[in-house]
Amino acid sequence: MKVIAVRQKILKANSQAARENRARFSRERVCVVNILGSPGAGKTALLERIAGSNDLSMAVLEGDPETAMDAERMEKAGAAVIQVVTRGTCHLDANMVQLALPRLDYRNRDFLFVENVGNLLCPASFDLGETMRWVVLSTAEGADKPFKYPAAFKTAKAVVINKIDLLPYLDFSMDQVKDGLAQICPKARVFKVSCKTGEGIDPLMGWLRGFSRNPAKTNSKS
Ligand SMILES: Nc1nc2c(ncn2[C@@H]2O[C@H](COP(=O)(O)OP(=O)(O)OP(=O)(O)O)[C@@H](O)[C@H]2O)c(=O)[nH]1
Ligand SMILES: [Mg+2]
Repeated sequence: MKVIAVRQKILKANSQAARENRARFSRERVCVVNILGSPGAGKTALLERIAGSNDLSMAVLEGDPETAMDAERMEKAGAAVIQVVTRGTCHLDANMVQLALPRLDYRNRDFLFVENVGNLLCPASFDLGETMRWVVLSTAEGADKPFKYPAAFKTAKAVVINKIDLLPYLDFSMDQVKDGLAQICPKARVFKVSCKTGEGIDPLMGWLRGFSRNPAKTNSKS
C-alpha cells in the first residue's frame, strides 16, 4: 500500500510541474513535442531529419540515462540543444524539463522537441506539459507493441513507424500494427517513414508545419 501512496505523491508533484510547464509553453506560443520510443527506434534519427528541413526552427531537449551523444548529434544537425542525463532514471519528468529550460534557447522557435528516455513504459506516466506526444516505433521491434504498451500509444497524437526500408528483411505485419493502433489510439496520425532513406518524411513534415508559429507555411492540422 505504501508503494502506491509514494507513486501517487510523485505523480501529483509531477502534475503540478507539468501544469506550470504547459502554461508557460502556451504563453510563449511554442509547440512542444514529447517523443517516446524504445531504445534505438530512431527518435534521434527522426529529429535529425526534421532539423534537416531548414524552414522550421527548433530546439531539442535530449533525455538519456547516460552520455551526451544524442545532444552532440543534434548540435551537428544545427538544432539548439540541451542534454538531460537522468543517471539511470527511466523517464524525464516535468521538473527535469523545468530545470533545463533556462539553459536552452527555445523561445521564439517553432518547436521544442523532447526526446524522452528510450522505453515504452515509464515515460508514458509522466506528463511534461507538452503540447503533444509522438511515439516512434521501428519495424525491427515487432508489430505487437501497441497491444503490449498501450499506455505509451493511447495518448499519442502521431505514431511514426520507422525503418520501413527494413521491411523486406522482417516479418513485421503492417496489418497487425494498424489493427493495434486502430484499437489503442484511433485518432493518432500514422506515418510510415525511413529516416535512413528519407522515404515518407515529406508527409510528416507537411503535417508538422501546421503546428508551427506561422501555419501559413503549412498544409493541414488535425
Ligand atoms: N535501417 C534503418 N536504420 C535506422 C533508421 N532510423 C534509424 N536507424 C538506425 O537505428 C539506430 C538507432 O537510431 P537512433 O536514432 O539512435 O535511435 P533512438 O531511438 O534515438 O535511440 P535511443 O536514444 O538510444 O533511445 C542507429 O544506428 C540509426 O542509424 C531507418 O529508418 N532505417
Ligand atoms: Mg536517441
